[in-house]
Amino acid sequence: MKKESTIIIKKCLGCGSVMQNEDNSKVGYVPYEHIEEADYCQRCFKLKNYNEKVMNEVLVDENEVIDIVNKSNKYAFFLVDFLNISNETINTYKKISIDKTLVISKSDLIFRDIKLDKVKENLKNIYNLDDNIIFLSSKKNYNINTIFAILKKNNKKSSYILGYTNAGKSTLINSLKNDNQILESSVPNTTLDFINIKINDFEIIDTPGFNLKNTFYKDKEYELIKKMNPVYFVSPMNYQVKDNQIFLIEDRLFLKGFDNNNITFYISNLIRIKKIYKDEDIIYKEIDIDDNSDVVISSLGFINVKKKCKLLVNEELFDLINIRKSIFN
Ligand SMILES: Nc1nc2c(ncn2[C@@H]2O[C@H](COP(=O)(O)OP(=O)(O)OP(=O)(O)O)[C@@H](O)[C@H]2O)c(=O)[nH]1
Ligand SMILES: [Mg+2]
Repeated sequence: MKKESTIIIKKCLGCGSVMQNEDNSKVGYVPYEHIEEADYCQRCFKLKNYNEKVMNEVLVDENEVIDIVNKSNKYAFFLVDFLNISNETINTYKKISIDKTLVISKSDLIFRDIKLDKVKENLKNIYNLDDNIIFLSSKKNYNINTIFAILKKNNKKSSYILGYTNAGKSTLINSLKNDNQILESSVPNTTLDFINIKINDFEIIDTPGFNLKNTFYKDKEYELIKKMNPVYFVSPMNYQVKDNQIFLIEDRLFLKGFDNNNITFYISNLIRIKKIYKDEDIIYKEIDIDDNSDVVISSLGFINVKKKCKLLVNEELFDLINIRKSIFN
């Protein structure tokens, strides 16, 4: 009798892509001689063991992810790290139509004396949110088991972990499972496809991160991206600004027009902020700032500005900026 042939589809444990041995320029590639025993594709193996940054071609696009999630009857946790709360990230969160919780991840980065309940209240008002919001830190194991508590309360066994790239989705799942199977890294788009993980009675599904339309970093600026992703607690940097002071961030973002003001940067402490007095040839665009507002810089963080002013931002990076009421007020 003829034996039926079976094709075994094997997925990389690190990024979720289907392994293949045909094209080493495509995701999931494993050399032929290793394909049987390999748990990780070549790209993940290199990233995990040699920190070598290679190929991050997401396999499912943003709309597909949202579509799959919205057609399911699972639960959704949407992670946004504290420095990345913006109109864009929250608008994507709002596109999720199944039961969900907004998770402010990496709360170990948040200064110790902050009143989380107050911030939660402010976030609800500013972004017009009425769902549950929680804070957690996978690095410090703070509040992570709330994930299971919420699933139990909602009678759900299965949940997607969603969010923009680098929000900490894979790190959270590894912490919940107490291992490090899924690849975590500050390289954008580490996770390339859905990865289903069983933890006790639950199924937790990692997903490829969404990508911001505009970022402070350019493609492949891995060193800068690493600096932008704080590992430890972010110490707020406060400045008493005098008239014509110009702030230059990492030699690319020019900000001026604060007048006499009190401003505080909430960005990674590894990012260079210079005060300069000359800015010849820079073309600016203007934006109105109200008393006690946050100037949100997409992908980088935000600046709290105490007094009303007309802020000038160099034209090339103007699209990174949006303004909101202070989340601390
Ligand atoms: N300080 C701090 N850093 C964290 C935490 N969780 C994750 N990170 C860091 O954030 C970076 C991104 O983490 P990942 O878990 O790979 O993020 P992701 O959301 O899975 O990213 P993609 O797979 O690219 O969508 C890594 O450098 C992590 O070490 C946390 O709780 N605190
Ligand atoms: Mg990931």
